[in-house]
Amino acid sequence: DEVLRQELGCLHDIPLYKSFVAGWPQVEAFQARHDDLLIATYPKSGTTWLSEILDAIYHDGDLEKCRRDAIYNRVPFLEMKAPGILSGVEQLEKTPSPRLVKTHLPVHLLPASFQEKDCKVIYMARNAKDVVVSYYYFHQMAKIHPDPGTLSEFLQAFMDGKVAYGSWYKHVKGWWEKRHEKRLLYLFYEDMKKDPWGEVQKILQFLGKEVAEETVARILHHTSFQEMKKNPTANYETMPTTLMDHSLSPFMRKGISGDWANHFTVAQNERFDQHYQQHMAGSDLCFQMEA
Ligand code: PPS
Repeated sequence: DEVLRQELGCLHDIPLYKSFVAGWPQVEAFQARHDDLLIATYPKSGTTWLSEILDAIYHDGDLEKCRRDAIYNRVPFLEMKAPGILSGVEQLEKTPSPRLVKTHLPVHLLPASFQEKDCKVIYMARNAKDVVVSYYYFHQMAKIHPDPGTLSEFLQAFMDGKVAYGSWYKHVKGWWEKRHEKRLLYLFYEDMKKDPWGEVQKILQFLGKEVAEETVARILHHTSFQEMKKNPTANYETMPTTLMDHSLSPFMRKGISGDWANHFTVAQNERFDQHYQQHMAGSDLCFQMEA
């Protein structure tokens, strides 16, 4: 229980964290199906973007079908549990196959049935500096999180792994190390920004799907940051304002690589780099940090 509290960030006295932990037995017992596709990420790493791309691929680029419901209902969030609404697990039980499943869980906490059923997984990682900036703004707008304080304070909490889902370093490395043991495609947000066409081809190959070029072009247009930002079924604006207040910071905030450079001071950057090098030493996992 202590591990779970730490990993899920149950360090704060926030009801939703408690509720996530209370829902843990249901998550652990989750029955995956062989044709489930798991979308796994550390928070703020491109989950919603990848989810929208996959839903569009699953519907052969039929954008009307993609607009059938909000992204958080089309791709249920496995470990989500909040009072008064269906939990992620309950939502998934009602979802017909083939299901897309969202999780932020670190690999060692993944329910066993994903492995037993040999489910495919697509993991998307984003560089730590952009994640921390995005997470900082998200803490301001998403009311399930504690007040992040100053950016300096939040940087420290992030480096210490004292945020929801714990250490970014452990998360990205944990999934990276497991990539040969699972049917896992490991993608990077930065690559998706630079060459979305190429990355979608990798996804299609991984899924064993063939999609016409014009369909890929339509999917890429539909999932561009500008389109998703104005799409109410993708931009989270349908969430009650008691949960997310987009006037404080929109969910679809900037959608770029390298925004950290607009936020970090020189001293913060040096400190972060030093900590980063210590924690990534010995790993062959590399990130592009620049815009
Ligand atoms: S969550 O809450 O963890 O599920 O958030 P997640 O979806 O992983 O990450 C949100 C960040 O992804 C950006 N985003 C995009 N970037 C580029 N293109 C598209 N289409 C796109 N959609 C979402 C979103 O703006 C958040 O990043 P920041 O840096 O805050 O803008």
